[in-house]
Amino acid sequence: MRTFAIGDIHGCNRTFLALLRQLNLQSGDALILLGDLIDRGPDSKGVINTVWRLQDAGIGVVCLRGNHEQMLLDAKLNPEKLDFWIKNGGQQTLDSFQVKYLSDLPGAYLDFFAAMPCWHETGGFLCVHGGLDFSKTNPLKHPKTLLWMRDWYGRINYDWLGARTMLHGHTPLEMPDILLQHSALREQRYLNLDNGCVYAFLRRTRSRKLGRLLAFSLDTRELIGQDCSE
Ligand SMILES: [Mn+2]
Repeated sequence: MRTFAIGDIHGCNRTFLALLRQLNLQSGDALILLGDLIDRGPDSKGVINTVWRLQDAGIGVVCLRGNHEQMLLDAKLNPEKLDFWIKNGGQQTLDSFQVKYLSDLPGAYLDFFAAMPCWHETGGFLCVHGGLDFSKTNPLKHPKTLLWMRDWYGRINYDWLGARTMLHGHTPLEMPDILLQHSALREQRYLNLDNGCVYAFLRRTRSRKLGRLLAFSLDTRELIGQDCSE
């Protein structure tokens, strides 16, 4: 049994499928998706359908809540927040469902978003979408910061963290910087797996530093990259 974590997919389902082909998962393997499965990219609906197909095939998939899933849920509850979500890539999510209104999204998908946890811990790895606010006694009790926080490496409380290593996404980071984090992982114990895959699609440019979807093996600690193919 193998476990992989994957960074922000943002509706890039073709790239997600291509990365999954590289991983060649078998029944009993596990995936942790680090949030922001939806918005901005072309096929958010397809990403969720892919998750359901993996689960049907016996693969354990944990989908963490990202700030984009939270924006959708907030907009569903409060129409005043709809515009904020729509402008932050929510329109592309509605388009992928071929609906005009959030209220037309099938209930199974809304239930799926509402059930997403804000953090996950397994095998010595602590996974969140955004970051951990170490000014709090227990950073895991502050969902808003788990989903939204950036620039938090300077305050890590290694006493609280213990032997754990933190995996996260949310803030697109260029590949040379991700590789630096990866090579210092034993000492620093944080790794950002968001290489801004969707920006290769949005900007229609191919930068060598951004634009990959990344997987990280929790077993071998190997990084696997897939160029955006949207
Ligand atoms: Mn995010």
